[in-house]
Amino acid sequence: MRNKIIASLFLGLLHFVANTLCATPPNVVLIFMDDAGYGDFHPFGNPPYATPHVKRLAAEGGRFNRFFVPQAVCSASRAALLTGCYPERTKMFGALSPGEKGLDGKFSTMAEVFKKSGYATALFGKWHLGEEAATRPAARGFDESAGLLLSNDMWDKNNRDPKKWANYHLKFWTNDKVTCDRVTPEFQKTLTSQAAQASVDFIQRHQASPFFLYVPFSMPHVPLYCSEAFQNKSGAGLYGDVIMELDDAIGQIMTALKVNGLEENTIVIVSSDNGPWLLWGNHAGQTPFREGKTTSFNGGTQSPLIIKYPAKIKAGSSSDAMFCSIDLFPTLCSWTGVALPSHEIDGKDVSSLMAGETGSRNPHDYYSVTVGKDFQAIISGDGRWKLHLPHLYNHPAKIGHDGRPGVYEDRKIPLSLFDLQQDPKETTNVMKENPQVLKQLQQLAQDHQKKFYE
Ligand SMILES: [Ca+2]
Repeated sequence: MRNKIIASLFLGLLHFVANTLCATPPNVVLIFMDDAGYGDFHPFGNPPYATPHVKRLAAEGGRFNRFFVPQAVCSASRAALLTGCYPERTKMFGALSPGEKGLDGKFSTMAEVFKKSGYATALFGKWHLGEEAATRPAARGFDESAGLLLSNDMWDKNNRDPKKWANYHLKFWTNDKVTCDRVTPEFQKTLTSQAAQASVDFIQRHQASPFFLYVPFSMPHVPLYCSEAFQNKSGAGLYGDVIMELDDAIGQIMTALKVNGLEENTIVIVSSDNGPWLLWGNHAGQTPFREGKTTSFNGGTQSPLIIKYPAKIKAGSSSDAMFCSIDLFPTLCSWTGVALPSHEIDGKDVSSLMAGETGSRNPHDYYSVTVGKDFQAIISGDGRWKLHLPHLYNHPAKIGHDGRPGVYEDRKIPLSLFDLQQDPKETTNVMKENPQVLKQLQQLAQDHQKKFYE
C-alpha cells in the first residue's frame, strides 16, 4: 500500500514537472479599435444592428464594464496601452501629426518584451506612435506589420482642416516598407478586411509557437469606409455597416483560433482606444456617458472591454471592477510569465481583480486622467470617486452629419467631485457633502502634479 502511494506520488510529480516544462505559454490577441463607442456593440449597448461575434466573445469570456484609458486620444492611448505608462511619463500626448517625434525608445513596448520571451509578434492595423525608422513597428518589437502609421483622416481629403492636409498623402506600410504611397477611398474600403486576413494568416502560420498579435483596426475612425459586402448591411447607416464589418473581422480571428486549436490557450482582448468622436454626429459611435473623445469625462475615457481567457476568466462573467489600460501590460505579463521591463511603469497587475477572486482589490491609490499635457482628473483606486480639477473641454456645439464635421465650443468645469458608483454620468457635484474624500483626492492630485510636472 505504502509503495503504491509513493509510486502514485512520484508519477504525479513527474506529470507536474512535464506539464510545467512543456506547457506552452498562452498566445495574446489584442484588438484595439479606433474611436469605437462604449455602446457600439452588443452586449455593452443595444445598437440597431447585430454584432453576433462580439456578443459571442463576451459570452465565452468576461465583460468589463468599467475599463478606461488615461487619455481619450489615439497616440496617447496607444502609448499607454503598449508601455503600461501614463502619457505624462512617456510624453506621448494627443494624436501625432506627420513628422512629430514618436514614442521614446526608453519605454519598452509589450511587443518588445513578448519578442524577448520567444513570442512571434505582429501588428495589423494603425500604429500612430511615430514615423521615423527608430519609432516604427519594426523597431519597436514587431516581427511583422501592415497598416497605416497615422490616422486615416490624415490625408488630402480631410474636410475638417483642408488647408493643413491639402498636400498630404496617407501611406500604407507593410513590414517597414511603403506598399501604397497614396491611399485612396477605394483602398480605405479594404482596411478592415486586410487587417482581418493578415491576422488569420498570421495565426495559421504560428499555431505551433506562442504569439502576440496586436490588431488596432483603423475603423471606425472617420472618414468611415467599409467593403462592398457590408455597404447598407446594417440598415442603420454607414457607421453601423462599419461596425458590422469590424464584428465580422473579429469573428474571423475567433474562427482562426478555433480551427487551429488555440481557443483554450489564447487571451483575446477587445476594446477601443477612446470613446466616440461625437463631433461627427451620425458618423460617431454611442456612449451612455458624459461627453466623448478628447475629453476627460467618462464618455471619452471609458471603453468597452472583453477578455476571453478560459484558464482565468469565467465564461459569461460581467465585472464592475474598475481598472485602466495601463494595467493590461503587467497583467498580461503575469498571465504569460513574460518578464516586465526593468524600468518603472505606472500600470499594475490586476489579474486577481479581473478573475473576480474573493477579497481582490485594485492595487492603485488613484489613477490620473489627462487631456494633452493637462492633468484634468483623478479617480480613486477603488473606482468610486472622480475629482475633476477645473478645466476647459471641447463640447460639440453643433454636430456633423454624413461625413461633414460639426463645431466645438469651449466649456468649463469647476472643481467637481463625482460619485461614480451612484453617478457614472458625472452629473452631480458632491464635493460639499464629502469633504474628506475631496481633501484626500486633492492631496493625491498635488503629489501626482509634483511627481510628473515639476
Ligand atoms: Ca482614437
